[in-house]
Amino acid sequence: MNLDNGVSDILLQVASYNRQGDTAVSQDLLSPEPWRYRTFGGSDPNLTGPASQWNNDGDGDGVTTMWEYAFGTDPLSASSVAKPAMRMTPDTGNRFLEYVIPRDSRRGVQLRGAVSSDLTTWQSGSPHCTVVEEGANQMIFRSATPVSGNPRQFIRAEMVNPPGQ
Ligand SMILES: [Ca+2]
Repeated sequence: MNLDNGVSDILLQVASYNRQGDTAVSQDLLSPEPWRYRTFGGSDPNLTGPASQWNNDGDGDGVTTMWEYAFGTDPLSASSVAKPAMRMTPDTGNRFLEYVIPRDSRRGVQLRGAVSSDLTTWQSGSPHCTVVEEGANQMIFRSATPVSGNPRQFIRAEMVNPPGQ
């Protein structure tokens, strides 16, 4: 079966039948490996070349294929970009560091926030870093430590279940 290049999201429902009866199989083409095959399989059908690997940055835009998959961008186009953003949000008389990260919730990646005061030790997830918003196109993480009174802190997003590992 050939899929149109313009199709970005599709779920195939395949049913088969034999002497034992019916079997329904669903293949989500946006799950990591089918997506990787659809993206790179044309030039590398076995997905063994360096350009097809999750840690590669084929379009040289500074974002690896793994993160382009999570963001929902095209790993073969340097002009297809989605950038995380940091911001301060006032709440209950304090200000909190937040990280807004683009993502496509249909894709097989889980993200969590992490905070650090020295870039060496990171504390991941709740209660240090909580999820403020979990939308179809973005997630927002917030440090639980107010900015006031704390000289500096850092925030980042981590992939809980990186594809291919
Ligand atoms: Ca890239």
